[in-house]
Amino acid sequence: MSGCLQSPWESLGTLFQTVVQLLTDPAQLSCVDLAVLGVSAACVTVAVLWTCSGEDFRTRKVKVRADFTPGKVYYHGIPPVRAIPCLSPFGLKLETYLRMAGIPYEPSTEMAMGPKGKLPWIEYNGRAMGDSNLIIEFLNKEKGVDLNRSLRDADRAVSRAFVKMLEENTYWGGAKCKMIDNQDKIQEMWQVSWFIFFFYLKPAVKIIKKNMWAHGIGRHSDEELEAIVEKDLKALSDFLGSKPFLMGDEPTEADPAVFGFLAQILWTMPGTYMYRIATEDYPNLQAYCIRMKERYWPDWDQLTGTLTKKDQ
Ligand SMILES: N[C@@H](CCC(=O)N[C@@H](CS)C(=O)NCC(=O)O)C(=O)O
Repeated sequence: MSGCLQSPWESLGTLFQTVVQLLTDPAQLSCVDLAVLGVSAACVTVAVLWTCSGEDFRTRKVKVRADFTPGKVYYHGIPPVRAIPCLSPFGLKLETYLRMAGIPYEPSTEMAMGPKGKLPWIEYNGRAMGDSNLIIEFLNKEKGVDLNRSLRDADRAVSRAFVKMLEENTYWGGAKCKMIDNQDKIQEMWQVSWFIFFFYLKPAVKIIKKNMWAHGIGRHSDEELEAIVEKDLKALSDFLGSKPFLMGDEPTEADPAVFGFLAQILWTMPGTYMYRIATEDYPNLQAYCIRMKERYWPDWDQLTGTLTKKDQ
C-alpha cells in the first residue's frame, strides 16, 4: 500500500486491491497491508453490529414539527378505535394523566414510533420524548403538578409497586391475551382500520413474543401465566377494596396507569379469562374502571364512534 495522503476514492481503491491480494496471493501482503485490513474489518464489524443492534443501543431520530406552540404537549399514541380511545395501556394512561393534571394536549393522527421505538411519546418545545413514566415525571416538574401530594411516603411506595406490577408483569399477560390469543377477533371487534391492523398490530405479535421470551414470562405455560395474572388482579382488587380510587377517596398518579391497564381488559378483551376475572371474580375492578372513564373521558363515545346520532 502506498501513499499516506490519498483521496477517499483512492483509499477505497487501494483497500480493494489489498483485499484482492489477500484472496489471490496473501503471502505478498506487507505488515502495513495486514494492519489496514485488520482495522477495516473491525470498522465494518462495528458498523454492522451498530446497524443490527437497532433500538437496543440507541434512541431513534424522530421528526418533530418545527412550528410548535411553546409549552404545548403534542401527543403520539395509537389513534382511537371502536373499542377504546387508545389500544396501548401506556397511551391511555398518559392521556388520562394529562386530563387529570389539566394539561391541554394535541393528539397526532398519524402513527409513528417515538424516540425509544415505542408508543406513546410526546413532542414538547420541539423535542421528542419517549416513555410514559419519564414524560409524566418531566411534565410534573415542568408544569408544577403533583398528583401524589396527599400521599405519605409509604403510600407512594405502595402506589409505585402496584404500577410496576401492572406495567412490568401483568402487562405481558394482557399483551398475549389481546394481541396473540385473540388477534383474529381484533379487526372485526375493534373495527381497527386495515392500515393499523396490517402495519402495526400484525407485526406486533412477533415483537411481543420476542419480548416475552427475553423477559422470561414467555417461557411459562398458558396455565402458569394465567395463574400469575390472576394473582396480580386479585392483589389489585384486594388493595382497592371499596375505595373509589387506588389510594383512597381522590385519584392520584397511579390511577391513570391502573385505568389504562384495566380499560384494555374491559373494553378490548371480552370473552377472555382476563375479562372474566376483572368482571365476575373481582367486580370492584370493573366498577373502578367505569368510575375513571366517567370522570376523565366524557368524550369516550365520541372518540370511539360509539355515540349514535340520537345521543349527540
Ligand atoms: N415503558 C414504556 C412502555 C411503552 C410500550 O411498551 N409500548 C408498546 C405499545 S403498548 C410499544 O410501543 N411496543 C412496541 C415495541 O416494543 O417495539 C412506557 O411507559 O411508555
